[in-house]
Amino acid sequence: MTETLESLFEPIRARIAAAESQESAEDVLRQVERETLDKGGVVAALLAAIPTLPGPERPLAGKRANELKGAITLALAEARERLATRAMERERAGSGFDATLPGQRAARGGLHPLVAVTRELEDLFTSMGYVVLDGPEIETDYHNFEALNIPRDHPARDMQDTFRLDPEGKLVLRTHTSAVQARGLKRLAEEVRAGRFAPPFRAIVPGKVFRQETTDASHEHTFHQMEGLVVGKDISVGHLIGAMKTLLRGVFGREIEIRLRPGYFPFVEPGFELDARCPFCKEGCSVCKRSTWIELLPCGLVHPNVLKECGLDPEEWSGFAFGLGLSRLVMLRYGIDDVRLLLSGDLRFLEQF
Ligand code: FA5
Repeated sequence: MTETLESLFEPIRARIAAAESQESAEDVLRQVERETLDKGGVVAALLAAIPTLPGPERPLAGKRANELKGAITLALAEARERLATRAMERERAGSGFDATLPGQRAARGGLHPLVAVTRELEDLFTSMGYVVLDGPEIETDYHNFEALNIPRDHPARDMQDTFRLDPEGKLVLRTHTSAVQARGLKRLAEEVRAGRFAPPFRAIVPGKVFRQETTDASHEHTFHQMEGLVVGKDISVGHLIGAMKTLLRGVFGREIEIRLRPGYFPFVEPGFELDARCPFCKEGCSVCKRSTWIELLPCGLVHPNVLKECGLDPEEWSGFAFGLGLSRLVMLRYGIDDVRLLLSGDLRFLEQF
């Protein structure tokens, strides 16, 4: 170990300097790095040899190995920086780069139409005293079906073809936001028992739901709904109609005529399908399929069995619920003719909003 730092470093420095003028400069520098700094390289060999030296020589040999490592690291970094600067200068000279030109503005994104309408509805409903609830997208069969008066093997299960997540069928991707009704009602029952509940309870639940659907222009396997739930004393169909009229006034900015038809859902009694007078025509158009009515949302009064299952006495409490097809409302609002566009991630579609 008699070499000086200079004699060890000089040949390496010369290779680094030579590399800079070569076409494949970075490859050569990487090769030098491998042979000197990496495992099995010169520096590692010097360090490994230290224990074989006589005792008094060891500190100096260690110091020299570390100095060499530092010198090589620095020389490589400086060479790479010079290469980068030269590459940038070449680029500027070649492309007519003009540092005085204004920069490019970053493109600004916008709100997805589903998010925009959800926020609008949240504002509308919270202004009427509703709270916004959330629930899990992976749901138990119990909350999605059983607590809502749809026991196993009930024919109503066929209305919503379900993605099941385990062989026993205990977990599902929720098929509707009504699953959060059961969760909300159970919390409410706790509040009632604790004497903290001041009726009415008003909540909306916007969210994503999933069904095993054959997709077409009006059916997606993943779509959005917004549940509404109001529970209090003596809640009637009149309250439901009032809330729905306010909803439509908020969405379309004017009074919209509605009608209720009987509809069957095991968790409401009576149950309805609510139609709205087509906001786009008077005589019939492609949106309302020439009928002048648009099927907008199912709704009804919360079934006594659901209240009971969730711990609320149906003799004392009553409520209404509705399940707005948010995706379809967004389509109506913006004149979108295919629900599959909404979650397609296609920027050509999204940039129009
Ligand atoms: C339900 O999901 C009930 N949970 C609604 C409900 C809530 C009834 C509270 C009573 C009380 P339905 O399966 O009809 O109901 O779906 C509700 C709305 O979701 C439909 O009116 C429709 O607008 C929308 N919808 C249903 N399936 C699809 C689909 N595949 N793609 C897009 N939207 C859909």
